[in-house]
Amino acid sequence: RKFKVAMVGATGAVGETLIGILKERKFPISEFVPLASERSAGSQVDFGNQKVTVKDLATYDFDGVDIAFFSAGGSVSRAHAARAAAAGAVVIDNTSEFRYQDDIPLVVAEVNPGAIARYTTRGIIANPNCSTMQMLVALAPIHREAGLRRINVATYQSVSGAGRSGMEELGRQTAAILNFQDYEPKKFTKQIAFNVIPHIDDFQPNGYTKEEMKMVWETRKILEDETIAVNPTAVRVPVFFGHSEAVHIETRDKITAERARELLESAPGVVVVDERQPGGYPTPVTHAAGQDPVFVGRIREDISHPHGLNLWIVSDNIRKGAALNAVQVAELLVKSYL
Ligand code: A2P
Ligand code: 11C
Repeated sequence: RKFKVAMVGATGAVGETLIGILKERKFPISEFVPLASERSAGSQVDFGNQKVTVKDLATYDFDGVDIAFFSAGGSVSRAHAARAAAAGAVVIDNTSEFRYQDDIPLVVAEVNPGAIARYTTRGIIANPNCSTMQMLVALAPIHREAGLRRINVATYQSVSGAGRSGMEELGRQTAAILNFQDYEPKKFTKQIAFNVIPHIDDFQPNGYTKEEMKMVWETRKILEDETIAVNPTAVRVPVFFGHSEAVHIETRDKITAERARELLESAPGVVVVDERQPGGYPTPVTHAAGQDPVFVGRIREDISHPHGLNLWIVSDNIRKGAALNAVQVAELLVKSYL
């Protein structure tokens, strides 16, 4: 069977990659409907070697659509996802709009695929935030064996997480500065070229940012364990594609670096790059950008804690962090449920 697929945000950074991955993985599509705001309605997107005309989401009727991907921001999902689901589409939502609602499954394909079964209540499946996604692909096998107690994490997040306008700002600002010109920050709060910014998404009353709290809430929901303590600092860095994370965990049972490496080497979606010599670790540019796996290196026991382990986790935030996981969820959905 083939499926009618709609894509809200088809002209955006995640949308473009979603189209590429659906094609690459030969997702069985009978009809493809790209949707965006009225700004882009009437323009065309490439769908393999076809050109398909973008429609205006505001006036689009989802009747007959089997699967609708949403990647146009939380407010767009808030306004339109429920009507897509009511029309019979299964919504796979890339925003934070529904992630924390109890009756909406939040799914990492390699970690908790079984949660998809709960999509029937609301007709919506939520895709986790990129920072949580790559961290849990790597930590889930360790959690199953040794029990995660606490996660301390500092992120190094690329500008593509902020969409096309984020990438444009880094590119133009870098060029301007190299030409001794000023380029005022617009998308980011401070200069991002040649700088790092310890702030992603809105500040919360507890002093953490929403990006940081997403890692707390989502980790507990996906691993179904409210006792896991998560302490994140989320930082934007001048990298185009690929988020990196310095992750420091404490486990219930002691796990050696050797055993963790063994577990990760056979974990789905993970590639270990850990040679303990110059260059023997993953970086966003040399490993992750444009690739599917979550790369893990710098695996070592924490000399400051008897049950501590350190890892360096790098992945393409637009692929595994968003578009790829959404397509993997769609594949699981059509295989077992539709
Ligand atoms: P548009 O091209 O019409 O602006 P990015 O994350 O790269 O910034 O992309 C955001 C995506 O979300 C784009 O495809 C954009 O479409 C879409 N989008 C933004 N606002 C709306 C809206 N109000 N209705 C539908 N799509 C929207
Ligand atoms: C970033 N993680 O890197 C964000 C982008 O909750 O889906 C994705 C926001 C989300 O800026």
